[in-house]
Amino acid sequence: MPALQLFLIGAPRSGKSTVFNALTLTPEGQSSFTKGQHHLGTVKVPDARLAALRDMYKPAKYTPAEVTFVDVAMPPTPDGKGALSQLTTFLGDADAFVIVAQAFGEMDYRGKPVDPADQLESVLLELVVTDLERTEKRLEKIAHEKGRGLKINEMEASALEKCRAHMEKELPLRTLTALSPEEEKATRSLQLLSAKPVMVIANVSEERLDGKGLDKLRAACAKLNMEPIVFCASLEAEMAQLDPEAQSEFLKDYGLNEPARVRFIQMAYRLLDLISFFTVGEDEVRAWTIRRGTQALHAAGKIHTDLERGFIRAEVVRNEELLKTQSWAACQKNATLRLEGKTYEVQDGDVMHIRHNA
Ligand SMILES: Nc1nc2c(ncn2[C@@H]2O[C@H](COP(=O)(O)OP(=O)(O)OP(=O)(O)O)[C@@H](O)[C@H]2O)c(=O)[nH]1
Ligand SMILES: [Mg+2]
Repeated sequence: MPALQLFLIGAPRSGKSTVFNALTLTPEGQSSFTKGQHHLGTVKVPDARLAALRDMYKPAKYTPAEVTFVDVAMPPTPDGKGALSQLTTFLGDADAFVIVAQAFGEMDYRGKPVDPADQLESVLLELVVTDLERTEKRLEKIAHEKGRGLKINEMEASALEKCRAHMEKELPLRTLTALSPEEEKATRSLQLLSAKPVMVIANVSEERLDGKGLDKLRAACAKLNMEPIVFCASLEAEMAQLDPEAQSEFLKDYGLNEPARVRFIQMAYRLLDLISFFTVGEDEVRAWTIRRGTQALHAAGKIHTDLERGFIRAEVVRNEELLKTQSWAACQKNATLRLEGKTYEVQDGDVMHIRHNA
């Protein structure tokens, strides 16, 4: 899997670029590049377990998992609406959307009183409206083809009908449960946006780090079964550039436990149901990101397709056990190292070695 891609979207001037900086700046700078008008930045996923394994093996190469954040350049529109519909191809690559809602200051970009819940609702609705328009167009095309006697994909047509009916109620495809896996697959080529998971950032001012006064936004998020992540992007962007010592001083001063980046990535993993397993050795210590529930055979395929093809068994040990004994051989001896077959469900924090036919 290429790095997890999280796309930042939201109202004009809500602080998307500042949030992007807060999430991607490091004391060493920023590893970022542009794609058209858009800004992309990749960060390493902080993981204390992996760092401890690195300290144990002192490998030649150390490879944490990565997340790519995308600061989406929203095309200017007269009323701030309709920007997303101009970007559907680009946005189709997102694994999830991060909606930035302005909760700092008094006025929004229109000179109206700041209302993060309203900003959130309008982005959510825009995702649905954009999908609905594209679904209708696609259905028209299918009907046209059918009218001319051409063979059509019935599965796609019936799936899109269901999508349309759902979205006409202003509901996102995320909440449509009536599609069979085959129907879901048939809609995939349209890369519909409202099917993707969303996260919400409340970008508050320094004075409102306690998150008070966000009741309406919290209620809007509760409808999505989630909570907003509350932080002050400008403060976090400043802090992200400090060396670790100065950073922890800074955190303490503001009564914060962890930088926003750490909190944010943990939440993204939870939301997307992702876990990590590790491979270790003198050559490389590495984290691999997989969906919860992935079986050993497919996890092996992440590492290399040869490992999936020639899979014999997985040697599996909990990172805690390995770190306790500081020795693979000792884990073999004390039987905390297990041999698992193809269908073993890999657990978060497993350390694996795949036995295979070369
Ligand atoms: N006080 C305060 N100001 C902020 C914060 N985040 C952003 N701003 C300010 O709000 C303005 C807009 O921030 P940007 O990060 O450029 O917002 P954006 O969403 O990228 O804006 P566009 O790309 O133009 O739509 C800038 O002047 C920022 O300095 C914050 O957390 N606190
Ligand atoms: Mg911007």
